[in-house]
Amino acid sequence: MTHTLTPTAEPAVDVDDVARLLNQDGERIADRELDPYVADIDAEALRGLYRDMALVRRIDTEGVALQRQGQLGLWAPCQGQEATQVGTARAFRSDDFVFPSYREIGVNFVRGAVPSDFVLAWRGEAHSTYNPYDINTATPQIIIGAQSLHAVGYAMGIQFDGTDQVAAAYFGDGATSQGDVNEAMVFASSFRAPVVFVCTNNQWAISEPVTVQAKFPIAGRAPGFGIPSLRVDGNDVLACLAAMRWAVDHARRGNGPAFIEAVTYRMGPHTTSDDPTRYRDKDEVERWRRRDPLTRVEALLRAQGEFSEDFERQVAADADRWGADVRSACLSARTREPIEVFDNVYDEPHVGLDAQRAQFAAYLDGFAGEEAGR
Ligand SMILES: Cc1ncc(C[n+]2csc(CCOP(=O)(O)OP(=O)(O)O)c2C)c(N)n1
Ligand SMILES: [Mg+2]
Repeated sequence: MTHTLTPTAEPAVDVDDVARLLNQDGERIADRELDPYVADIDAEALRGLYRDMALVRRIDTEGVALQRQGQLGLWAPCQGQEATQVGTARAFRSDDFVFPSYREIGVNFVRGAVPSDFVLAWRGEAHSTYNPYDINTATPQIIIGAQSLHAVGYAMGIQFDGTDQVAAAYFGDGATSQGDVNEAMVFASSFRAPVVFVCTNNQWAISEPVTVQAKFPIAGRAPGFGIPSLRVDGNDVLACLAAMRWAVDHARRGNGPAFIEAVTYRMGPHTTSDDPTRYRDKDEVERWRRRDPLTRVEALLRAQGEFSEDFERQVAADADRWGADVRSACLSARTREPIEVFDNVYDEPHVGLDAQRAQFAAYLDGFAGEEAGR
């Protein structure tokens, strides 16, 4: 290592400097290290991955539409990131424990979320939607990077329990600038915790391009913490699955944490509240549209004669059913009474809570006449 204070020239971070098993045209590329991890993926398994991604895209489209129609307060779209989410999540065992961010619709889908799980919180009808222990997945985190600490804590708990489960944290490129993520990596490395960090580098943190926050590939930071890492094409579902199987296997064998950077692109807005045309270039979006994660799997399956009309029809029908179920779960949601906000905060009642509840009830009573007078 050289010891110098001379700043190095700014290197360009190349989005194509990634491990890849499928190119943009859906051609299979051999990779000595990753191939063994997907040796079992035959045409049927590949169709399964395609179907997962198609259903996730449909759930996402429905979420955006519901928000535009005033039925949801907010939605954080995942279009473009389906391969990263489905590919990595398919590497877990059901008893592993996953800590997602707000955008991991595809991860939650793979973990077993049901239609209402995608909408109730965004509609403001539930503090959180699924019970984390039903699908071994924490409720989506909105505090940037915080879930990385939770995942490491959970992984250290696994060590105390002496089981071979693995924990995982999903966060974005922007989150890697947060102290939490870096502190989590220090603890994970020091305690050899069985945790996998998945950084979805979708090129943007709201309106901040990744180039402002990372002058060097993000995966290159992990080895500095003593954590091995892989940088993969996040629009290549096979590469994501293979890399994640490597990472999960590494952690499960007691070798400590691993880090995956999935290089992908957020095709839509950050959330339904922003307008990305104000801060990014149309050509950039079009360049990434040509790297669509679904079309390259479709191209591979077609080239193998494994993408039949029947299959296409079935996926479209399943996707429409999921879309309709998400919509009806949203529209039929029960609007809660405001006083219910106290119900699930503490396990048992106590005098302080009773006093607050009484005060709030009296406040609500103050509006009693208004409803009738309207
Ligand atoms: C601690 C914290 N700071 C700021 C915010 C506001 N915020 C919400 S999303 C976001 C950008 C996150 O970007 P990235 O980590 O790349 O994830 P992406 O949204 O691209 O999936 C910010 C700054 C927040 N939610 N939490
Ligand atoms: Mg981002």
